[in-house]
Amino acid sequence: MREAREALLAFYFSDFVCLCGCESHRCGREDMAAKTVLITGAAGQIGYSLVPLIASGQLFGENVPVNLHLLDIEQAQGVLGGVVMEIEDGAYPLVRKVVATTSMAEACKDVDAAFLVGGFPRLAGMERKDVMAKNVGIFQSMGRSLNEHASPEIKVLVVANPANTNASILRDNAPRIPAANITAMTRLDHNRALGMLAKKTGVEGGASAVRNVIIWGNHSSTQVPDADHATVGGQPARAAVKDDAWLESEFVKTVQQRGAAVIAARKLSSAMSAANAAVDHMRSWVRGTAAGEVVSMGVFGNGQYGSPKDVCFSLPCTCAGGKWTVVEGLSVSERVAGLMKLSADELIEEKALALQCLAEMAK
Ligand code: NAX
Repeated sequence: MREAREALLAFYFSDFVCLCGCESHRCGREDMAAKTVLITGAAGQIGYSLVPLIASGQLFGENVPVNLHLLDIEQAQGVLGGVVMEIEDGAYPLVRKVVATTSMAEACKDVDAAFLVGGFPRLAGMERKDVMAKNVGIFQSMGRSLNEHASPEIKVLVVANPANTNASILRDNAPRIPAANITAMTRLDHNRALGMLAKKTGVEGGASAVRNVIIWGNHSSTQVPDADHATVGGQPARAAVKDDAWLESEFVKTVQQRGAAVIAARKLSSAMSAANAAVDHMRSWVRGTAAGEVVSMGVFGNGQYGSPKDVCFSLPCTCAGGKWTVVEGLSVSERVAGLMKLSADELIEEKALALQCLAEMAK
């Protein structure tokens, strides 16, 4: 007992300086190995909202230092420089190193978590196929680069659209990275559905009292928002909402069209909520979902719920120990199954179009 007290006193009066970078004696924060996070499209509007969330510890935790790898294209180098200045000016205690680059190879090195946000927007007059060609080309290169330069342990979240198909192309071009480590984002749609149920019911606690909505399928207007397994304030959503017709039509349509509604209002696409959802997705994956919590993730499953193999399909998942698992055995109504089939067919068609674009580009 006396020895233990003496050891404790010796520790307190030693010259120990906290290693977390705060330069104080014991700030209380434990020093942990820094995690390296890649953000592509870091000069864009989602990148701009994502950086402060990660820099302030909302992904790995407030005692985990981070290195930020920010990738963008040459035309955006000036803007990216401004983002770096703002990171410096933020004096974030957790930020150890910032690499702002236009080199995919440099950006991919030693990355633990990658947010692939960089993509080509649909400009006036562009056909769907033209946008697809631009973006799958980016994800072909990104896949090859990650394959060559990143650790196979990396966790990848594809945000840039068409997110699910970009993830499929990335997977095809990164054979060293397990398919389980490549995901696409439908968490924004998931969060939108939580928010909508909270608003409709006026539940105390807001969105935090709503759980277990499911987004099935593609991150597109064919996605299937499903509240059949959701709870609001602990009771089934159907009982809390008391309006089945709303749940089966307006709820579904509003979630599907929410991105367009934000563009109409803001004249810009969702950025704050998209960045928040991206961190939610990665945090659930890295640090685990809460007991009883189900989240929606675009994943390469093994045909669960009739999802096609080899396309990235949004499914209900739980996460633990850095791995996601599809929640199996949930009942699916005929209505939802019919809509899921449409979304699955769209994904198959999208992937075929993407492969056709890549074949034409290779000529
Ligand atoms: P911005 O146009 O503001 O930013 C995109 C950035 O990507 C730009 O800085 C651009 O220079 C960069 N970029 C282009 N080609 C690149 C390349 N080859 N390598 C690296 N960077 C490159 O778009 P933002 O609003 O940030 O949206 C980014 C992407 O997210 C878009 O594809 C968008 O459609 C998609 N979204 C996906 C969502 C989802 O839920 N999965 C929701 C939000 C968002 O709409």
